[in-house]
Amino acid sequence: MSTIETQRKLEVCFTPALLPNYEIDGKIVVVIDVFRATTAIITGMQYGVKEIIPVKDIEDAFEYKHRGFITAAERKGEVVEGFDFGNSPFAFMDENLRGETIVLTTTNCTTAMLQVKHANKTFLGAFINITAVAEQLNRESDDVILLCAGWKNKFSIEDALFAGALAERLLNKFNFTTDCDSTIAAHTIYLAAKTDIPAYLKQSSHRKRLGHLNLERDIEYCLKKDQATVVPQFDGYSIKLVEVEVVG
Ligand code: 3SL
Repeated sequence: MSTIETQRKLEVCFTPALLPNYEIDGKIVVVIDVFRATTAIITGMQYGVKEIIPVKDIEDAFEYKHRGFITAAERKGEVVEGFDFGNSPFAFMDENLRGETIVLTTTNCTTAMLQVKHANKTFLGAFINITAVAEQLNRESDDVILLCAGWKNKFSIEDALFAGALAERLLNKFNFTTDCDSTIAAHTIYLAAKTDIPAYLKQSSHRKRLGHLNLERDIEYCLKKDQATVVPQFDGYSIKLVEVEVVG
């Protein structure tokens, strides 16, 4: 007797401020911060970092620093004085970080992650692991919410664009469905942008902010697909690795 597999529901939440409107319990959340936090964390994990502890405030990070932890902190796109490094993915490629635990605070992403610690599972996604995160979601069975970290609770076009790219894979390739207008809007943005994503994102406010800080190399890397085969998972305290074999 054949069984009909129920389609899994996909939703997109455009900013952490909208989270109270979503039912998180029992769901999988994918936190997205293309520029640059999820890209940086995925990069660190790909290069062998053992664990990353996200904290909300600079003061919390300083406490860890005084206890001897490696600490990274970013505010307004810049490295916060007194910390080992900031949020550039290239800082996370350091061989010396292999096997280490890092404490990280960023303007938006670490707070967004901490807001969904009651989710059934929380994964981290960005263009650099898009195939790996899509395959990981396909292996799971719960409904999925794609949470865009945004900027200070406002909409960020690069996060929405990535949510749309991931939504396309989940809806077309895997057993997902949606009746969520944010998902449809994110997909529409992706379709408008996909022939030249870097050009489309020239209008993004955070891309401009990073451009003014001479972070063009970071921007370019953040928009590359499939540089990593790993999917980081946040367990409510720290981020560790889910190993994924990418097929094809
Ligand atoms: O807001 C964040 O979490 C950061 O990703 C911002 S930045 O790209 O490092 O400026």
